[in-house]
Formats: sequence, structure tokens, C-alpha cells
Amino acid sequence: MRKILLFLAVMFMALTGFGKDIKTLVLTTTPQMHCESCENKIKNNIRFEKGIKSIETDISAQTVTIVYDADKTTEEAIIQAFSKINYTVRKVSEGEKVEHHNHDSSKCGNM
Ligand SMILES: [Cu+2]
Repeated sequence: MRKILLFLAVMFMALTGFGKDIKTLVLTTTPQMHCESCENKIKNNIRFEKGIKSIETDISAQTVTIVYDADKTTEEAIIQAFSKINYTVRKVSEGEKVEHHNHDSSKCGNM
């Protein structure tokens, strides 16, 4: 009986994600994202990195919002993942507005 209860408790914790350290990271990229291809390049590559729960991009705000499991990855590892696809990223501080430069569309290498 005790084993069953223990088993149920473990199952419950696994199902509810109890004890997980879920964090949100807001980044801005260099070069900036300027079209859907840029967004997709980032999303399609970063989504599959270890520990990534979700990734959202916002071109007008120039932000990439990542929800990650801090037990499985780190900010440094995520930033490193961006460098593999040739993006430099930095954290956006709270309330900060990132200036969105107007790009010449011909300069985008992601089309
Ligand atoms: Cu683009």
C-alpha cells in the first residue's frame, strides 16, 4: 500500500511539473528580425534546444520571449544556441523599448 501511495505521489509530481524551475527570458537580437523568415529561422532552430518550453517572437517590439526549464538549460546555453545561427542576443530589461531599425528588405539573408 505504501508503495502505491508513493507511486501515485511521484506520478502526481511528474504530471503537474511540481518542483520545476520554469523561467522566462526576453531577448533582442543582432541582426534585428525584420520579416517572417527571420522569425521562423529563430523559432525553428531554438524551439528544439534542450529545456525550451516555448518561444515567441515579436518583430515590432524586436523581442524573443523564451520560456525554459531552468533545471535543463541555462541563459548562457540559450544565448549560445543563438550564436550557432549567427545571432547575437542580449537580455531586454524590464520596460525597455528596443529601437526597431528599418531594414532594406534586400539585406535579409533569411528569405
Ligand atoms: Cu527577414
